[in-house]
Amino acid sequence: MLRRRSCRALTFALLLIASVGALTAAAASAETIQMTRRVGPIAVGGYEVVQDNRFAIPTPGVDGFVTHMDVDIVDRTGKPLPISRIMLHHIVFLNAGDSAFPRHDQTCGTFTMWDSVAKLPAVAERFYAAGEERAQMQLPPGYGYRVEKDDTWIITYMLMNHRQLPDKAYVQYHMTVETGTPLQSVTPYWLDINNCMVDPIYNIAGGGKPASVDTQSRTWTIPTAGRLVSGLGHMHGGGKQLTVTEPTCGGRELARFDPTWGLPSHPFYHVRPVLHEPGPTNMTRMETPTGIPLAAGDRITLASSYDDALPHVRVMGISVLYIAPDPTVTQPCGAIPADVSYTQRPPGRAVSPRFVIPLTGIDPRTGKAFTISAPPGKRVVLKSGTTIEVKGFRFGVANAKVERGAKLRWRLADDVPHNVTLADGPTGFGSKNLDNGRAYTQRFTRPGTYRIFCALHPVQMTETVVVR
Ligand SMILES: [Cu+2]
Repeated sequence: MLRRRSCRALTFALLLIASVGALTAAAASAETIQMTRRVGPIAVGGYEVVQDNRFAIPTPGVDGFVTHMDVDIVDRTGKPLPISRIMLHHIVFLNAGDSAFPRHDQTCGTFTMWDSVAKLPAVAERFYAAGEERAQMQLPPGYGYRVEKDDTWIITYMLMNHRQLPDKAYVQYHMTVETGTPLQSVTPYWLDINNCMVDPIYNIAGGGKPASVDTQSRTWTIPTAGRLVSGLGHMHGGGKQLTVTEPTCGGRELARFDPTWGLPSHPFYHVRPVLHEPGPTNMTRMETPTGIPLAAGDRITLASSYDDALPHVRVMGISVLYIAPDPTVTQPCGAIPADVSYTQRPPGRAVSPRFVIPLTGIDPRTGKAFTISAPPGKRVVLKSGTTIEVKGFRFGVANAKVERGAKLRWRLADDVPHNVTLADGPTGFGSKNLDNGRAYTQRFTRPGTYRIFCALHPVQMTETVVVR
């Protein structure tokens, strides 16, 4: 009797445990977790530009789906750092996956590293990125970016210290992660005018008629049928618009991304030094819960439009599209759903303001960065074809004078990369990042004063060339 009762009690206890277990499982099946992760400290010297990567950064650490992601640069306590201290120029998140589900970038076989030479196989996929516009990933309800408990994540980023004091910064990212319930997974497609480069910049010469536009475009083929459900865009100063179109469907527009620019009081326009023309404070984000059908083999074109009246150096044209695989999409040019929407543009300026990149020097008395019209040094007349040695973080000739039509060649002798970039002048140009004696040549066909700098070492490396 006693034995039977204890047996019944045990059964009850087991049932209770089982039901609690079932409840726990049920709770897990609908769990939405808010996660904040921080990477750092990242040391940034006075007026230093830091371009670096971090491997094996904290991940969600669960099997699930990321439905939202944003990123900022913060101090030790998690408080956002003001731009007057540290500016996050850009950050890219890559996922190498785990052994069971390795990832590979969808639009690149290799990535070309910061020195423009070294190549690495693209065994990680670029799935989220933000620049000065602080783009956020926000997928429509029911969709998520699949993550695994043992994923390996990598970031590549560029920071600028706007003070003379050494500083410390942390990259902080916030994610919304759904676990338990499988969502429709999305595949990130990275579209980029200068794709597969760690530094995917290009330069616009300018000098066109007022209101003239420079448009660069690239086309990709969609490998797997799916539905485009969300997209982001990234541009720099002088940008007009990014569009994604389908050339094989009458050139119809799938998405467009519009920049908004800061007001004249925005810190972007007041900090020193300046690495490139200030970027937008916002880019619109595209979303459609139904999704735009894309059949395997469909071609999509990214077009990046900039003002071409003025020079614009080190610009970018990038879009990240999130496409949910869907084998039922078999016909090309399927109807665009009615639920395509865009985020609101915040207050600001609709047109990129005219901004001249200043040359920067260090005031010897205060140690602070200030605007200079030319570096110290006499102006030297150079013959066409002269090679300027760039060594020890210095242009060998500080101020040069050449005849119209002359060519100058810069030889970048240091074992760290530098570039030769126009800050201000009649024609925009810029070299790749070059080191170990590799050279860059530029012909000067328009008269005027060219203020030139290395955008990686903006307070140390400046030069002017006067063309008669
Ligand atoms: Cu440099």
